[in-house]
Amino acid sequence: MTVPTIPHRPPRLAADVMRERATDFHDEMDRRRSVRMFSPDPVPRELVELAIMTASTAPSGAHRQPWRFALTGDPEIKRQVRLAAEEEERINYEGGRMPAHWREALAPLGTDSVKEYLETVPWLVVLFEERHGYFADGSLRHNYYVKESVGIAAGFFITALHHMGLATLPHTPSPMAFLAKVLGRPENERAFCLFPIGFPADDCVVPDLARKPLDEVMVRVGSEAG
Ligand code: IYR
Repeated sequence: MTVPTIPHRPPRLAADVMRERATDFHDEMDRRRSVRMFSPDPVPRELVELAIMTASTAPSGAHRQPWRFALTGDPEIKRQVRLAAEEEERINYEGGRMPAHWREALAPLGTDSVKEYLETVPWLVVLFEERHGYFADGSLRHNYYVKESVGIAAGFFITALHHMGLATLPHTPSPMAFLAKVLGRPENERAFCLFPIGFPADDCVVPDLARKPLDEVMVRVGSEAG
């Protein structure tokens, strides 16, 4: 059984228009930074919901859309998430769960187990992978390429937030099993990433990082197209 098809004929843009749009978009994305110093200023829930809708336009294996965005602004839940995240991160940073090479890789970024921002921000979103769904009779419905699909949705989400002027941090206080518990999610969902969302603090600073140039992230293979 196939779904009906519909015409898809987006207008072809002129090359110079494409170049200008691509350059503008690159420059906009290049201004995005992961933020760890947030303002407590409120953000309308509708804006975060719009970013979730944009994320949910991501392609997915067999169009299963195997993601669930759990959104909370509840101070008590944010506190529980912070406390549980800090507990895991203390074991990572101070309890030896992160090997020395990992701690050394993070040292220039100055991260540690204190995650105050998880309480400062107006919103937390936890992106869950839906590892499988269910048919109406309760039997298991498979999902496909779940990690790839949810990873792409996460990218769309970060992009959507940035585009509207909000900041976030893809945060993985591993192991993240506590997130399903704190947020009351079912056993077929597994936390993929935690996103604190808000405006950067007035005194926000970020590491002065450079991005790899094109020739370090791209290889040209074979001859030019004819
Ligand atoms: N989850 C920890 C550690 C951490 C790991 C990587 I890889 C980073 O790029 C940054 C942090 C934390 O959030 O501190």
